[in-house]
Amino acid sequence: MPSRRSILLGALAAAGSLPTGAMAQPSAATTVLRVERRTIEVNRRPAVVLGIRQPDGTFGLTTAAGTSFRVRLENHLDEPTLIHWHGMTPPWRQDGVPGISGPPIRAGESGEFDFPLRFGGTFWMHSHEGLQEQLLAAAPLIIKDARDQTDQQEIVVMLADFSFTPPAQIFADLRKKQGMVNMAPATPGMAGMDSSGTPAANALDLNDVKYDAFLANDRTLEDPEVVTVEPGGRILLRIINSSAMSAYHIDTGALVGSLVAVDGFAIQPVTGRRFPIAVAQRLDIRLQLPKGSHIYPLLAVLEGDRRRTGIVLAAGNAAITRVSNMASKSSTPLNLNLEHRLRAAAPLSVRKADRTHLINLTGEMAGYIWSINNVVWNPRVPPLSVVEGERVELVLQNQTGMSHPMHLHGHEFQVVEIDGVRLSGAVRDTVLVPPNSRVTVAFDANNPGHWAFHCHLLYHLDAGMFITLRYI
Ligand SMILES: [Cu+2]
Repeated sequence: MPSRRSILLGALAAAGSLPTGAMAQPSAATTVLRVERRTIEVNRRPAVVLGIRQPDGTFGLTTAAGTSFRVRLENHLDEPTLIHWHGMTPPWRQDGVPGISGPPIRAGESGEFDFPLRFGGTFWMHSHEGLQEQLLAAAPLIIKDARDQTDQQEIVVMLADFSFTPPAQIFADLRKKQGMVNMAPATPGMAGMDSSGTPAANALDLNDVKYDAFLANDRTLEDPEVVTVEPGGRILLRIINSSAMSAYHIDTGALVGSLVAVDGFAIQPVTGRRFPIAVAQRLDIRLQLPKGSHIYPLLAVLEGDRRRTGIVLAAGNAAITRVSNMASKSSTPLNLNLEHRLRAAAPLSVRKADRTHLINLTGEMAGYIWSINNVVWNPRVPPLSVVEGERVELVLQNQTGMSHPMHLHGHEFQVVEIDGVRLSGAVRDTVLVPPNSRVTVAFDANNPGHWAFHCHLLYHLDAGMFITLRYI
């Protein structure tokens, strides 16, 4: 049996993060996060899921911009895991992507993370190992900054899609269901360069996984979280879509919301009552409550569907009433109408691109094959070339019939063009590219390393809609 210390040092070497001296004497400010199994109740049945919690039970982490992200990640599972700090810009070895940033943390071991937090906002953390994210291996990562006002009540809402079917079975079913003419090998890594098929346009529908429930902070509307709020008070909603596959329309009901940030980054505020949120995205929405006792359901309606989840704000002594988990009518599929209107509060400097990569989002429903530039990810796929200091633009052209929320690791990007229209759009880390759309994002190559760029739909990612960029 290796000693605790040797385990930690072993994991440290694996994570490639800290010098051993720092490891042997962890600062008092180190936060322990445990990836562990837990049981929740869904549809009145017990469900064994995963979670990322501190020893005192706190989900995830709330910290402050300008400090260090100093975490010991402990793997309490009986299988490997690795957590990605979604939206952060750490040194690449601490990015938490198995096989790219380093190896996963083995069962019973731990890894150390320590990097500066450049900016604040609403972020999250999730497993990037296998299909663990579908089992709710995700948690909030809230970084306070000068935007956070003391006169507002902050409420974090984590959205998730839940199934009693094991994720590996969900994935196998997707491949079988779509695989009537399936000639794809069983492992994505071997599917290689097969680009002979036709684009999947018209072959797809929304929501191709049939979930058993949609959760807001682990609960359904049958037994929702009820948050006590002050009549006349101000609220900051931090909404995180940690779903594996599901996008929603946030419905603030009677309250007019002011969207002030997307993916943690400030925008020029946009008011409304409906805000789309794709997988992995975050929305910061300010609400001003009227005076008087009242109940305010805050809902997330599945795109193209009636099903919904949410929480309930209870102001004063209003009686709690049941909110149906079905909207009266189906919502629409997500589109880019809101994205078109978003303007970054702090855009990237105006600069011509030094380098542009065309990224075709490609796939075939037959065999559930998803790819980039018709190449299914495998470790032999050459990284996109980038040179440190360059302004890089990625032109994302969706050639499939399904929307893809595309996420770049280690950098924030700005949306600079949508379907041929140039704009100073939102700075963010995940952008939705609907079918037949073209979205261009720009970023500054200021964080050398080997970085993932991928679709954040879990089964698209696992099927191979993934590529890397590398400059070291
Ligand atoms: Cu996708």
